[in-house]
Amino acid sequence: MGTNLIEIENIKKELASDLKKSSSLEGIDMLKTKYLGKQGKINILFKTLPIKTDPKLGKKINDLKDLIQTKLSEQLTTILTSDNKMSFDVSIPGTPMPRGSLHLISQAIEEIENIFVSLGFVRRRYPEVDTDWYYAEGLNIPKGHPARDDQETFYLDDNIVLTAHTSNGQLHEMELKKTPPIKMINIGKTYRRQIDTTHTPMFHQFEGLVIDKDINITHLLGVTEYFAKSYFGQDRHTRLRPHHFQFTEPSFEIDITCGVCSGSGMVEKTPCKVCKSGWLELGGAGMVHPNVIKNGGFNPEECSGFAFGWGVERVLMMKTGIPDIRLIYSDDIRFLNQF
Ligand code: FA5
Repeated sequence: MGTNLIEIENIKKELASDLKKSSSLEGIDMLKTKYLGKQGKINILFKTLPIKTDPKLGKKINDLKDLIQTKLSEQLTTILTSDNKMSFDVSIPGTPMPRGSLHLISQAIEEIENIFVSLGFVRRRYPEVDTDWYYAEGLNIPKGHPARDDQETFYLDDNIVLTAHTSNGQLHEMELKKTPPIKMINIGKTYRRQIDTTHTPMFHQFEGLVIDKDINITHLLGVTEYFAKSYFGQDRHTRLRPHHFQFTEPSFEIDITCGVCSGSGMVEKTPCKVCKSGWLELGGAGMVHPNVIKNGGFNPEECSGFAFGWGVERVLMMKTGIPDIRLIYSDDIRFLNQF
């Protein structure tokens, strides 16, 4: 046997002995580098042996290379499948992952929804990007009317808005149902160009709409009182205060007794810092305007209704005492973990 072939045979022997000694992934990696790497034995053979003058020699080196690859991958399979220190005990308990939870607002929405569903309301979701008709014109707010300025709306173009309230759902619901009765609670995202301790540019409202024969203000009061007691506690009360909305007549703001001073307006002989008067504003409400009933395709001579629209973040703040609405969206886990 020529010296070149002896060299090849020696590498085979060396490989066999190396494989016997390597029983780890790192060991296999090292052998790969030793034999097949840039400076490895195979490349050295190609560089040093006279393969140009002896083509058979080139083939022998390639065969050796194939052999090394096969042997290394066989050894790798043996290591990965053998019952040695590479395997692990699947019965050992894993590292516990911290559990997340629904966001505060999602929890509040769920709670609000459940209260109204228990009164027979149906949960709805209507568009948060809508046309001017559903958002304003059909709600008795004509173009150029000053009431449009109140809500600091984001207009996408002349006709499309990011809704600043959920009242657009009133017309959608009437179109959907076609005839009374209606008893819906529309909860959705709303947008206004506002930001401070009690306002965010994106917030949520829940909009109630009840339309049937002979619906009157006492029904509105009853529902409001039921919601206040269920959500805030049995000791809370509500009241109506005259207000103006284009889409309700008469219109009101609804107030709820303050939870901090129990509605007295005083805490230890000093005026309550949260409400100053014993009352906190919950949101708007009123009897649905006959023009809106007509625009929804119903006959205002045959039915009447009430509607209300309140902020989810605001009621949550009133319940929990969160002092700044922006904290709710700060994504600070230390704040969220408190609830
Ligand atoms: C309205 O949006 C009327 N659509 C409510 C209504 C519905 C009246 C049906 C009559 C009948 P108002 O602009 O007052 O009303 O907003 C209602 C509530 O939304 C407020 O009381 C407040 O709780 C909440 N809100 C308003 N703007 C923001 C804001 N930027 N950030 C957080 N909450 C807000």
